[in-house]
Amino acid sequence: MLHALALVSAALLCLVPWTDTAHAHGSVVDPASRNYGCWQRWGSDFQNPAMATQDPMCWQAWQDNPNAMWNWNGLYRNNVGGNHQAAIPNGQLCSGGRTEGGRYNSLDTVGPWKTTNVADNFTVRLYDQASHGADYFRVYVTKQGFNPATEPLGWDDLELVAQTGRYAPSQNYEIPVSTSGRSGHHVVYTIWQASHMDQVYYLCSDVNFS
Ligand SMILES: [Cu+2]
Repeated sequence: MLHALALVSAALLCLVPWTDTAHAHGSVVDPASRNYGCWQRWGSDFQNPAMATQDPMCWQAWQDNPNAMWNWNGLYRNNVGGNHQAAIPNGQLCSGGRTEGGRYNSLDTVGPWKTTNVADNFTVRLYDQASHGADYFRVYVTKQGFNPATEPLGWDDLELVAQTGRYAPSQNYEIPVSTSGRSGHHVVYTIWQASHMDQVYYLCSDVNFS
């Protein structure tokens, strides 16, 4: 009985619309998702006007809504039923289809997002503070020729490069990814289907194949 109650309260915690960072979900931390990267680089200095020229995509994100960074772990949709492409229109992939009342809309902005250098084979690392587990992860990378700095991201710009099975609840997951034939700025798009309920995270990470 106690165990059942604990499960119920754990499920309820994820339904409450928390506005602070106390509630734990997760994100891709390496290569850093757009808002996780902006939180890492500027969270302790987010009013510094130098950001406008040094990191303009983070600047516009902080100007649009600082909660996109404070809640770097909350970019998810509930009850998608596996129909990711139906839930998320082209041009809205990085905001999870403008989820959470538009909190993350700035992450769809087209432009020169800061990148993490990667090789053809790299590892996506996801931090799951609440140990939700995963039914699966899907990792896509943009096709060679697509330019994230000038074009809005759509489903047909992506190529599936990894599809996993279940991951037992833990705080850190690693997804090995193999690609070939890419250079320059690309977007890594990670779908995390959590296991505690039908809760799906949609995470854009900017990378530079070097
Ligand atoms: Cu959660």
